[in-house]
Amino acid sequence: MSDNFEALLQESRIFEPPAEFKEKAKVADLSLYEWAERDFLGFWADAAKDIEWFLPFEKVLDDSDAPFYRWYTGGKLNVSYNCVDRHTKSFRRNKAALIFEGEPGDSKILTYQELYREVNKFANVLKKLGVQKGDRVTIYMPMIPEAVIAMLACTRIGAPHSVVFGGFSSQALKDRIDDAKAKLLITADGGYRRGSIVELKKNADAALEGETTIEKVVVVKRTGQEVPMTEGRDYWYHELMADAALYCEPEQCDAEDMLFILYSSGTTGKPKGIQHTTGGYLVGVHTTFKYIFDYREEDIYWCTADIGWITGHSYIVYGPLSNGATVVLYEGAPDWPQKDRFWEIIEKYRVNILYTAPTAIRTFMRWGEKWPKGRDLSSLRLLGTVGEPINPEAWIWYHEHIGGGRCPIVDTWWQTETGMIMITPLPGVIPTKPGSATKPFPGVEADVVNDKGEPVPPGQGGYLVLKKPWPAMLRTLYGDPERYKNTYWSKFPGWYFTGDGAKKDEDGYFWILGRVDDVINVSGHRIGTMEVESALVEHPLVAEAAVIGKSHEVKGQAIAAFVTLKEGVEGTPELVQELKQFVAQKIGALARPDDIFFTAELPKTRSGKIMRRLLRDIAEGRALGDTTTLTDPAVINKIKEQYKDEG
Ligand code: 6R9
Repeated sequence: MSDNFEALLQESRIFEPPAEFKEKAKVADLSLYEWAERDFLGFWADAAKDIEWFLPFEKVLDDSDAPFYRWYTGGKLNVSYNCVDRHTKSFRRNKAALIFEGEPGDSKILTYQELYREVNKFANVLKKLGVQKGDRVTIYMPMIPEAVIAMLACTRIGAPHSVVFGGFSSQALKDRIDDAKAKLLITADGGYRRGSIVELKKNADAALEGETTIEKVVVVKRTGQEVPMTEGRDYWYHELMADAALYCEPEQCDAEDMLFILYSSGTTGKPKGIQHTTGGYLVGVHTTFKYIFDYREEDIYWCTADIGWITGHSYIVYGPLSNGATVVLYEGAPDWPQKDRFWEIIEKYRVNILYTAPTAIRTFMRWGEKWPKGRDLSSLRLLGTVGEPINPEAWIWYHEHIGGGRCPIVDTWWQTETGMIMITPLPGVIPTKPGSATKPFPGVEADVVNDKGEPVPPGQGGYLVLKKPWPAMLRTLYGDPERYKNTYWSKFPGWYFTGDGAKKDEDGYFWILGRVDDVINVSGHRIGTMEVESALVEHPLVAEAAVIGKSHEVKGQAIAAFVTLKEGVEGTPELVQELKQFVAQKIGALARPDDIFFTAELPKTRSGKIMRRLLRDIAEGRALGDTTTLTDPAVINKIKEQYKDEG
């Protein structure tokens, strides 16, 4: 392995927690880590004290039927009670719970008292429409307060929700409704996205054609455009709410009652219904939110994810609200009406904590620093990223141009399955290294192992596993316990297999290399796609890159790169050579791509992940797999055509 390769992976820059930040930080020494290490169950038992239980739990962890772990058994609680009711009993009742910013520029603030009222009323509406404890409710909504109200109302009556991202097609919605056998659907006439209307109701109608388990549909009026309403099936939200009773007794749920199902993005065939339960999930997201975002009572917090993803569930809704935080909810696109919309929102509300994705950061880099420069971002004190490995270049840009050099960055590794953040710095105590998610959260045990389950030496790649259960872990795959066991617990019996590759460095820091199926093996050398991508995007003319392994007779696999260039740059054969050379220089000759293709866009899932599987299929001339999670399927055809021209 060349020195350059190591240099890229083991970024030498280290950022200590800024003194000013550390001074006021919730966690400023390692005692929390030491405690959790010493007394794992005691640590998690104590974390549960922040939650109000109707009935205390008897046992912290029941592992008698592993891998079907059970947490806080015997305990009874209600999630909406913890996220709303209890805050109405303190000064927080007059505090903003949600600050909503609509894409067209409308805005609205709901205090905890107001949110409480709406959640109670809507819970009564659901009951009146026949929803009972245990019935599944599908939510297909734009990013508006009613989406949060709907989720909380479901938890109030113990009806598991299944939120389907508003950008999904009607077919994807139908598949998810069918799999969950949902009884009721909550949607809106439409939502705003980049100046146009996303026709949610129209998609919902298409999804309900033919046979369906859905009996009733509740429609929120958001855009006001004409939509057909089916008599006896469809109801307007505002009409139902007009005469709903004001109080709904919260259901006393068992800690292990199902809280929600969330279908994971289709990076492999059929979507998986990840199932989470009540007590452990709430303890997990509450605790991680509090410590990782160093949350303070007066903070204004903004997570730019969509509630259709786990990040939205855990760190827009349940984690922040159970802590009584003030949460910004933004409906639309980052470039509407201009490319500084995010920075305008931060300036307008004086946001203190921003949590976003590397793909967004790279997009902002591409747009140029003049956009954030034109706005006052001085309120920010902490930044976070999630969803994919962040290349050091993007990390540094985020740190400098958004964080003004003063904000720690928490690079948080986790999954839909883990429910809560698992590997992350605690910003007041763990020095950060650009590109590393640093250390497991207290009470989390992670490791990097080889095929046989043996720990690998520092600097060497292996499989990322979790060696101990954790409260917010998935409990099963909805309706498919066998698949749950096979997918996560069979490769390394007793440990959870993440599907990710990683390395640890000499300091025990974790460097996530991406999904294991994204690791390329060239002549026996293991190269993470992310490493090559990271090198490519360091080139001044490159905006974004996706790298795949393509079958190769001699080497096993060869590297192919799909590259988008910065605005106005032309892709020439000379540039292809230059980029190959650039990568070889950055990482070593073993990482030199065999092919580089320029493309206007990369195929991405709606959560912003590059669909490398599709690129591999194109590069190897195979028929394409499932594309239902793709943002813009036309991108694929464009790339295919280009590939034919050049390949
Ligand atoms: C929360 C979320 C999970 C997969 C995960 C990994 C990748 C997420 C990351 C990261 C490197 C990070 N991932 N966070 N990779 N660094 N900080 O994104 O859940 O949509 O289920 O995706 O995303 O590959 O396995 P989900």
